Amino acid sequence: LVKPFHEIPGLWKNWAAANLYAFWKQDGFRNLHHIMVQNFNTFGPIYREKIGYYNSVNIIKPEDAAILFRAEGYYPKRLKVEAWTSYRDYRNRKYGVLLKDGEDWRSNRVILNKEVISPKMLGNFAPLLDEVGQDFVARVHKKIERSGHNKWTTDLSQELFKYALESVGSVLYGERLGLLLDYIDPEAQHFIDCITLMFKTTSPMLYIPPALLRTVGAKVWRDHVQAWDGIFSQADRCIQNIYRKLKAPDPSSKYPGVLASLLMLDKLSIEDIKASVTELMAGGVDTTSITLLWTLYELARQPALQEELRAEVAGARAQSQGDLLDMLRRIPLLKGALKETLRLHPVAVSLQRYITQDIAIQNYHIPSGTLIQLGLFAMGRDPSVFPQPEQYQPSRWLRTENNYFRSLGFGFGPRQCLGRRIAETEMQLFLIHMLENFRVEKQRHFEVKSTFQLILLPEKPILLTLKPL
Ligand code: HEM
Ligand code: 2DC
Repeated sequence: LVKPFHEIPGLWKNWAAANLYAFWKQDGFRNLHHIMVQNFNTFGPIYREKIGYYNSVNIIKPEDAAILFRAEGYYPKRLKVEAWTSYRDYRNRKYGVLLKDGEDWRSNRVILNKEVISPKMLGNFAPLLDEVGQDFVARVHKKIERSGHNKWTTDLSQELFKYALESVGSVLYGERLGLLLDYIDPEAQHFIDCITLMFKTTSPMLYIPPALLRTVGAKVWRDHVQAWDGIFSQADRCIQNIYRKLKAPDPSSKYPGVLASLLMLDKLSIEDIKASVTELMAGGVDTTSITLLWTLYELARQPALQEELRAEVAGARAQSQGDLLDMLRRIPLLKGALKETLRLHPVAVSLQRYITQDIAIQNYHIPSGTLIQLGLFAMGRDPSVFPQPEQYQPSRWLRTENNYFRSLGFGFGPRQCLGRRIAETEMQLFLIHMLENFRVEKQRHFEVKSTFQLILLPEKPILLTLKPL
């Protein structure tokens, strides 16, 4: 017998503001992921909550995720990040595919899919991303040489932000931004800083309405506006530059990049194209760079695993005889490593959907229209889902029997991450080049936890040492 909705455990019966206060006292703004783990430990695999202005049902099991995504409907909808829509409303800018909903989302997404996430595009993207990977490695060699110690110990995050922006930029604009050179454009550096600030200022506004913060002139809202202004003005500069060049078309048949392809295709309005290209550029920096940093950290902790991956890469390189796409098909363990990184260190603490039909989960009735969150961070560390969850074990992904609804780092279905193919290819090529050139080591034993700043980030700098092979 299915139990009614109001019997789902949790603290949702309290006054939302009281929960918000308790949340704040637990430093919840930075600990959302740990609080979710705690709640699953207290209440079991399903609980309801009400914090600030939103209400949700939280789940953790892969089987329940499958039920959730079957009920997402034709226009899947995530939790609305009001800070992001408020900024666009305030500045009169269009929403891109990240923030659109309904038919407007669907029609834009279908066209973008063909240019951004279709496997056919890999042939265009991979050579561009490979070149960026080679340049990154050359830059590290130079840093090592300059150090005079035949090694380089550093917090790589700034370098990785530049690598990620250079990568996504080369795919979007079909040309290099030049971020891996000795001199970097201060505007590009400013763009990178604005993205970090934008994420950081978003998280408190998940619980306190931005409209309220705006009326009281709160600093967090002002910083948020400044951050998006910086992001949009830099993206506008890049877009204008390509737009101007399009008037004198390039006679060579080389791939012109996502933006030029969309403009020539002429199926989306220029304003829609600008909005989504800006989102792609902003979404493509902190996500992949942090995932790569976590991967290097895990490989530094396991030298034997690092050698195993190096051997796989050497084999793939030799067997593919210069065919880049073929090489990318011969690195299952490396792909497992990236899945393993996203299991332990997901970018998104949860996936969310408003369901469009009534369903039953864990034997509770849940009505259509409810916001359901899958606790991705909590699921990745649940020992009943992943045996010995604390161990970083890329080979667990090679056994295909039991991966049902377990690899969800990029989300699921038609609303999944639009940048997924770019991100995956960019990260695979980065690791291939790094493994072919350097050994990664770390300071003795140190554990690094995550902190929530809308996306999950390392709570402290990760110092790594790179040595030429
Ligand atoms: C959406 C993760 C990199 C652009 C998402 C979602 C997740 C995610 C979990 C929500 C999916 C859902 O609700 O089912 C990641 C991870 C990345 C990454 C883990 C890298 C490790 C990127 C990159 C770009 C990007 C490189 C841009 C090139 C987007 C966009 C959306 C999105 C535009 C919204 C799609 C829509 O609403 O239709 N991402 N992402 N992401 N991501 Fe990513
Ligand atoms: C944050 O409770 C926690 O990919 C909230 O590239 C629920 C929530 C809603 C939407 C999620 C967000 C969380 C984390 C960051 C995500 C975002 C959707 C897209 C975004 C997962 C889980 C991200 C990082 C995009 C960002 C692109 C943007 C900056 C232009």
